[in-house]
Amino acid sequence: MSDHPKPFQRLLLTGAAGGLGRVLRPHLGQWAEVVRLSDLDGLGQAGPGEEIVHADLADRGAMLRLLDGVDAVLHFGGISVEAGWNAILQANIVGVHHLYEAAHAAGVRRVVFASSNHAIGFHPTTTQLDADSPTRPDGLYGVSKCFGEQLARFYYDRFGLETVCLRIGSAFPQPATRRMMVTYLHYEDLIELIRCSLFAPRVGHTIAYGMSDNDALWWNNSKAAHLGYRPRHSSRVHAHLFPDSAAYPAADDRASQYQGGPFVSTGPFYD
Ligand code: NAI
Ligand code: 15L
Repeated sequence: MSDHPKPFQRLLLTGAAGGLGRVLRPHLGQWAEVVRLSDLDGLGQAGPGEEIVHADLADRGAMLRLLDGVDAVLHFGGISVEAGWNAILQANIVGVHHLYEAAHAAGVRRVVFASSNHAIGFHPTTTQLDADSPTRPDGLYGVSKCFGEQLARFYYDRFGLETVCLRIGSAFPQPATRRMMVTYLHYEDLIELIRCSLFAPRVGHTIAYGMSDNDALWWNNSKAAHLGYRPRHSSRVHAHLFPDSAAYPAADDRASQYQGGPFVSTGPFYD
């Protein structure tokens, strides 16, 4: 056993079977004695220092059990794109409420909440935003992320439970569209942003934009400077994928007029 205990006793990752959950999983053991991984299913075998607990965010009892013994949370579980209202309601609204209720009951110190750029997606691409800009969700999914951010605000003001809300842009292996040249977040920068969010001395309720050091800027992270996040990557190394950059945003393409891109004309869906 090491003489130097790790900073957290038990770190919970929700959404551990998802795209970003699978990216994050191998990096978490450095920060916690025990990493608790949760999703609906599909997590394979627990590795050294890992615990697997399947839970539905919408199941209050399961969430109270899931949070027991946890001191920090990376909340990446839930519906991650525009989807049917009931699915969003259960996972992202009822579910995030269960998460905070259970986190408070368990004495969790800090939550890192995977919010989304779709909380502000109906701002035009000509506008630069910071943490205090008004939310302008571009769909029911974006509305659910606004709810999560506000619930986090309430739990900080009322109970002192700290949260960093990461308005993640586009965290994928590389930008898939011209829009993602602006919203791109390299996986290593995501991990660094999470490290900063977990270990900055005081975060209160912080809103940070999850982006790499890209050339075009819609978002200004100066109000999250206390996190100390310094991205090391940029979408510019992928510029050759989109040579006709003068054509963006295109005047005749509604999706390119708004920061949320195609989400501004997707849905709403009713399941
Ligand atoms: P994903 O869809 O691949 O993973 C989400 C995971 O949540 C899935 O494994 C799913 O099974 C789980 N989940 C869904 N409903 C659940 C429920 N009721 N109970 C328990 N687990 C449930 O999404 P991805 O890309 O990994 O994103 C992770 C988080 O980051 C999401 O909250 C998403 O909104 C957010 N985000 C991701 C971005 C990206 O570029 N990948 C951009 C902005 C936000
Ligand atoms: C998101 O919020 C989604 O989770 C992700 O799948 C991407 O669509 C991303 O936003 C984006 O805006 O590129």
